[in-house]
Amino acid sequence: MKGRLYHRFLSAASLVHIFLVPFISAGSILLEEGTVISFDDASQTPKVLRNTSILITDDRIAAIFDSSNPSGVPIPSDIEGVSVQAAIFDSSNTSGVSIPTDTERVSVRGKIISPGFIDTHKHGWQTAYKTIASNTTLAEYVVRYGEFSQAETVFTSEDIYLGQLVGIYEALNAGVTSILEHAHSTFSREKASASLNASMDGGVRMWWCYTFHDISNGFSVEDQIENFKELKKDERLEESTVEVGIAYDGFSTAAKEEVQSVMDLAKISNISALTTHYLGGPWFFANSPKLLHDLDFLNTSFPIVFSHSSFITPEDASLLRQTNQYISTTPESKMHSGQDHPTTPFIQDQAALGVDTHFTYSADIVTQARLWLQSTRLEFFRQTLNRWRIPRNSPMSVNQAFLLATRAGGLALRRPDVGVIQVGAKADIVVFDGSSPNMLGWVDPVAAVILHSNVGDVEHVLVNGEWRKKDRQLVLKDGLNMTRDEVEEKFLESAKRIQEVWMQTPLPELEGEFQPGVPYADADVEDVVRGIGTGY
Ligand SMILES: *[C@@H]1O[C@H](CO)[C@@H](O)[C@H](O)[C@H]1NC(C)=O
Ligand SMILES: *[C@@H]1O[C@H](CO)[C@@H](O)[C@H](O)[C@H]1NC(C)=O
Ligand SMILES: *[C@@H]1O[C@H](CO)[C@@H](O)[C@H](O)[C@H]1NC(C)=O
Ligand SMILES: *[C@@H]1O[C@H](CO)[C@@H](O)[C@H](O)[C@H]1NC(C)=O
Ligand SMILES: *[C@@H]1O[C@H](CO)[C@@H](O)[C@H](O)[C@H]1NC(C)=O
Ligand SMILES: CC(=O)N[C@H]1CO[C@H](CO)[C@@H](O)[C@@H]1O
Ligand SMILES: [Zn+2]
Repeated sequence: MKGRLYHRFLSAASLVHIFLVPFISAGSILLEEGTVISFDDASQTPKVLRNTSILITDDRIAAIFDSSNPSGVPIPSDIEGVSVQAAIFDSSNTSGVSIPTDTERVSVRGKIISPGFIDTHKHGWQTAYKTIASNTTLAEYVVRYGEFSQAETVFTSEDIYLGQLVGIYEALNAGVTSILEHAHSTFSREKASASLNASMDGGVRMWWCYTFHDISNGFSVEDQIENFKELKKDERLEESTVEVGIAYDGFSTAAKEEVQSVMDLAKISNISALTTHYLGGPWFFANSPKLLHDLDFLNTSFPIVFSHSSFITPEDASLLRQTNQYISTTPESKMHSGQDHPTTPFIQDQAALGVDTHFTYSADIVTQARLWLQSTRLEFFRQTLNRWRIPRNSPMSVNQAFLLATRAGGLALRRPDVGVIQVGAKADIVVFDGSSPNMLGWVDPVAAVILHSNVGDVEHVLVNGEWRKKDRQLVLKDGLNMTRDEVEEKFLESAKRIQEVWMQTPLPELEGEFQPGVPYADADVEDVVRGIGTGY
């Protein structure tokens, strides 16, 4: 067994994974002497390891050890079922960690090493709309910018490719290493292919969920199902960090036969995930856990992620816990566009974070975690204050927000090896510079990241053991046939054309009812300038 690295671990899904990684690997990276935010299974909380080094071999974290004691016993893995033995790097030398000679050594002294962040809800193709919907509402979004708008005809395959690619770069630049993509630019075979190509070219870890939808342009749901099957056979997926899944919002609205055909397809297709928009309340979009349970389609072998879940009910929450399915809560989306999330905080134990429409606001998950943390604190403080009582404690901690941004996303996708820094986990890693004016003086790295960091502090990013950002510069994936300047130039041309079309398109008149029995109404507008009252 000499010259080989053995890792065995039992994932939460009870599958035995055995890694055989060549000892002399071209892909070893050593991050030396940093402060690592790991995870402690016993207490289920982030575990801070100081003066710690991480050895990455190929796509995995091979060893984590105390930098001041490199010949001591490595820090054991906490991934469920991993024995201490699994962390011993060189089976021929159990007294310490052997570092392969060609290892790339990077000092991370004074810096914070975090697992990559996980965005469990995104529509990447929409990047070209950036800043043109700064005060849009959900009702307007649906007709003006969404999958059923004129986008279906105006966006070319190239527009979709470029938007998706630049959207991924925005995410990677911010340390978002995993994305659950609700890919609803499946307007034609070519446009679906363009979205998948950009996803593979981008170099992020992605659950790319093909959307089946009735877009009334002749490309029917039946055609889409055939197209999905073809794309899923793409051999490039085997070498890629992209896995195919399904996105579907028709459970509550489509014909029974269509719903059945999508469920049948999901069950036979070995999909990585299924995702659906669920809002409830006055919004309808009623693709709830309860509805899927009634369709006998909730206790599935693949993960199902319910995005938003704004008005989730206690019964839904109970069903999620019983079947271990998750919601993706999207705080900025729900505040920006008026969806609200009054009941979502009650199901944080089956929740992860998502961004949603990144063209309207920030796409980094740390900001989402911060907004969620502070809005949840406010909501629960207010309940106490409304009883004329003074809160003596805080309703939510930074540790909980950090877990939502990282490990919870991995669990939502049933991937205990994603969103954590532990031996055997995927090497999806973010290094924060701890010395910027906003970070300087930190003691608690979790509080530093959640409350004080910004995207500018993200110094390095690794996905699957490969650099995606180094020394604050994006590192494009090998094999992309464009430079970054070329990508940007082409994207700007595409965005300009698209933005002009939308500027020329009058805003929709939202008159009458949004849904039967749910009329439109005006929200109060508050201005900064007294008296004039332009409203914008
Ligand atoms: C961290 O470990 C290195 C390597 O042994 C050592 O030189 C350094 O003094 C340690 N730093 C702290 C803060 O303990
Ligand atoms: C085992 O590894 C330690 C630390 O790398 C090293 O000092 C020691 O010489 C090694 N022992 C053998 C028998 O190779
Ligand atoms: C996606 O990439 C494949 C392989 O390079 C290519 O055959 C296909 O035409 C691409 N799709 C689009 C829409 O460009
Ligand atoms: C199912 O997909 C996973 C990757 O998502 C793959 O590793 C596995 O081999 C597939 N199983 C079958 C039976 O095709
Ligand atoms: C879900 O299915 C698994 C096996 O497929 C079964 O063991 C479990 O009891 C089911 N859970 C619920 C809540 O139905
Ligand atoms: C950028 C944009 O969409 N601005 C709009 C904000 O809302 C007002 C009132 O509906 C519109 O007049 C603006 O055009
Ligand atoms: Zn969405």
